[in-house]
Amino acid sequence: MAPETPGRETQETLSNLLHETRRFAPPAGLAASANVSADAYEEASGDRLGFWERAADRLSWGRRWDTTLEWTPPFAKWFLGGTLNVAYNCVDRHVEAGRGDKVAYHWEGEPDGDTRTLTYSDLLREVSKAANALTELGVGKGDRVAIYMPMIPELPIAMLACARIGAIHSVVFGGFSASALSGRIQDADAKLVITADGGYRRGAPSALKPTVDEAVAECPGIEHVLVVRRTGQDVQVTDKDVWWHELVDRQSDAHEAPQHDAEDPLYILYTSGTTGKPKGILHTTGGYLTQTSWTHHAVFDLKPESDVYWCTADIGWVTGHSYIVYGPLTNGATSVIYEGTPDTPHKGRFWEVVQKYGVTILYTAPTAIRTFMKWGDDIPAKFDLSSLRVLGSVGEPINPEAYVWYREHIGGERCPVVDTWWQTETGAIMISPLPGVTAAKPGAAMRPLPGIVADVVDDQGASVPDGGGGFLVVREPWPSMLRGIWGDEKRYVDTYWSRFDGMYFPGDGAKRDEDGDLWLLGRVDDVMLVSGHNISTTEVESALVSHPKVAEAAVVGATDPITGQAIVAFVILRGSAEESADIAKELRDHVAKALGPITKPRQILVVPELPKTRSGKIMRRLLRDVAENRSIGDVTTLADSSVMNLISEKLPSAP
Ligand code: 6R9
Repeated sequence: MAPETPGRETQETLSNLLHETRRFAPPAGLAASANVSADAYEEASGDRLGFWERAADRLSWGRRWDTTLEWTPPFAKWFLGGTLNVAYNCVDRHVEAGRGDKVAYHWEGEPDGDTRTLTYSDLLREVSKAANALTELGVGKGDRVAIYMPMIPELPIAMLACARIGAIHSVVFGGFSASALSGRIQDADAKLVITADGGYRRGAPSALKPTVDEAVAECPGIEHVLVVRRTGQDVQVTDKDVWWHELVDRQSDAHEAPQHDAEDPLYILYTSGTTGKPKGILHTTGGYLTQTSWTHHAVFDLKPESDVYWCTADIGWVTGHSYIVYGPLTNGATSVIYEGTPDTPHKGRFWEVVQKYGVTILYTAPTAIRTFMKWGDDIPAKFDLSSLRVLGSVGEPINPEAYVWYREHIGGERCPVVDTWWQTETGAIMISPLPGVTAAKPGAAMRPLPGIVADVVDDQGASVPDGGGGFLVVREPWPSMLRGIWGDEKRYVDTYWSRFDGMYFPGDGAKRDEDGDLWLLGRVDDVMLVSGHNISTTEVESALVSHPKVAEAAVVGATDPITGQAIVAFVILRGSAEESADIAKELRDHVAKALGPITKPRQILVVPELPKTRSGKIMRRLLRDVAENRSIGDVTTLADSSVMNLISEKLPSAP
């Protein structure tokens, strides 16, 4: 999600407003037995490449590498000369080590009672059959395969089958339109699409196949469409279609995993593309698997023998790639995959799943946490959540109040919360607390992980002192970094490596507090400039969410004749709060008190919903259109495009 053009030039760096003093030390028991201790920071700072070599040694290599890092800025190659097979690392080696009966995935379909359990041995058989099927369809090493599927076991199986034979998968989120799908198929020049008739969402079958048919009509390069029967909906069968149950089920379940080079491509994943053409982010094999595996082991303290891990993301996003498929499987984890929505058939579904499987580690997004806050504390209180021991957050800055709510109402005040900052482009977690080490602050991602060199710089690229704010950068290459944008080398250099000399610029604002800890402040494109001060939307939103009546808030800067930009806030009230005439004043005063008078919103609008992307990020660009009384821009990446009508209806007729 990095900006097309680097963020607006700023006269000064970000104002540093929020003063959060709460701290949560790691529980003593967890600290004593944690996978990673504070020594890791020292180990990595003394010998960064040696640290990543030891992380790579957690994997099984066919041939060990010769060169750990070849760095020709901004192009990195890791573990050159090494060979490995990703699927072997995720599946076969656990079976060979006698852990074949261990559950890899507890799959929970959305319809009640619709479940499947896959052990590592089951997964090995299924992936081998699928790999043989792909070969029969003429798919070989380096070919691109588009995957457009619901959250069913065949989705990770299809990804692993591609990885096994060296085909490059491009997973397209199952909620995207036919034109989004065909654009991605064409950009990657894929020859096969793997899909399903449909999946279950919100209590009903939701068709996928008609969208694929429409997309494939525009894609002459597609030779076959491999279709899983999930819902049993009627599908129109075309001459390119092959049923999964007919082709895959009759294959041999023996398949020898070939070795691939460490720098062979593993997958392409298109970023959400809020502006312009989506970017095909390219990840490769050895470095990506090294960092996803190590971070999953370190940040979640995963104990494969005893933990039940659940990441609630969709596999169609990078979080699902790295932390439902590749990271957890390399570590031999037992994971939960849930197909549907959190409110089906009731608003306690997530907590029912945690209780049912005894989930110990939960990884979800701030948008979900704020929704649960809005639904009310009494819902999770009805379930036994005592199995949980580590909680994670990803996708947006987590507001301190949401963090504290998550810790208290889900984590029973005993579970550390790890706020993990990273991107599609970084491939794996970069900045995060370690649950057995860090005394975390609510709302802070805290420190770069061992082996990662990140910094906050001013607009000249100079490191800001403690207490300062500015732009987040990464100063040294990391194993799971993107290797480029598919088919567009120049765009890779322009987007990420041009703003600051020799540094990777992810497009996010950040501050470093007096203790040297990092706080992410949102996309620099969203920063507001009020009377000459750069103010982060995240901080004002967090101040609003800290008011007991507010569940969610989105803040934008709207052109103002006096102050340049003025702050306009859109808020959703908590379930129990009544909308009263003086709520706007109450909230404006609350923000002024929390952050200072300059941050007092000019206008506060109570709305029923906020516009979000399909991965749950607030689209402030559309709210800026509303606040500036413009016609609303492109809404095609919105999860629910009717939301903008709901918001417009709440507007005072002509501001
Ligand atoms: C993993 C993922 C990346 C953008 C990123 C940033 C935001 C993600 C965050 C966070 C603050 C966190 N972001 N995690 N901001 N704190 N813990 O979400 O990838 O979809 O590519 O989005 O998301 O703005 O630049 P992706």
